[in-house]
Amino acid sequence: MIRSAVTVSLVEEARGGPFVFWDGIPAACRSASELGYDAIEIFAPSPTAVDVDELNTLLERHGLTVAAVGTGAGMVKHGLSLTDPDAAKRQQARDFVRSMIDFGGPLGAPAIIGSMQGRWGGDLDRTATLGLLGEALQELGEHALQFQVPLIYEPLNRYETNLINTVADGVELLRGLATENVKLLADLFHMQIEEVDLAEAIRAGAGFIGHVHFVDSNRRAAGFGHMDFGPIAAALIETGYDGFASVEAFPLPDSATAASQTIKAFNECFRN
Ligand code: LER
Ligand code: MN
Repeated sequence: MIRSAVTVSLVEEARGGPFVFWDGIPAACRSASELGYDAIEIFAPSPTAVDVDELNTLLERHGLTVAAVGTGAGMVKHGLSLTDPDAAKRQQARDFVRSMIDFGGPLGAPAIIGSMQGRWGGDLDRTATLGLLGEALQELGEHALQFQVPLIYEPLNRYETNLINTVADGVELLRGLATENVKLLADLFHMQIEEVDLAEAIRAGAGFIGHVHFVDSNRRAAGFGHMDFGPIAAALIETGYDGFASVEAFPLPDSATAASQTIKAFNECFRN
């Protein structure tokens, strides 16, 4: 069954970004649970920014789980990328992601590689850069296995990376890995910029999609843009997707409205 999740950012440097809640994990858990969400997705500056015992108490009290943990703070705060031309920086990036896997894993939450994939240019061409990305995904995907969670890799739109922009190219990248423990994140915002047909892209990516960022065309809450959610939801259901539809959206007009609007849209898509 597809479950709902809502994002909470603890990263000040990411203010203005597409995350719903910004006022700490306790407040996010309270609101998420009141609205009937199944989970929260955490965007944290580092693994040590969250007190895990306190988090577990909150999750239990509110009947929530953690859907995923973002790793983008490695880029936003520390300028790290898994495809940096400098080998020492690449190693730091892998260490950061590994530490986020070690944080999320015991909670049953996969880590997401989004902006940490970087981009190609300078001394490294696209093929060489994709090689570096593949090596990192391979190692980190295998590392996540011990927690029985996948590693989630997110194709981004062309303005955020020049490596992989579509689900199909993501599938090709994953097919080239020895591990099967890396899955794709289908972020509907990136997809509506890059895909010819979102529902078709989801059908073609069946079995490879491990997480969904559920958001409208303008990166606002579902229903506040012009996305046609009917065929997208049908494609997810018909292909047997059973992960999270997680709201990664701007808190517009405010966090509470974005969260309540999305759960309404989620229920229309997946609970009818
Ligand atoms: C970035 O645009 C995004 O979609 C995030 O999920 C990646 O960190
Ligand atoms: Mn996303």
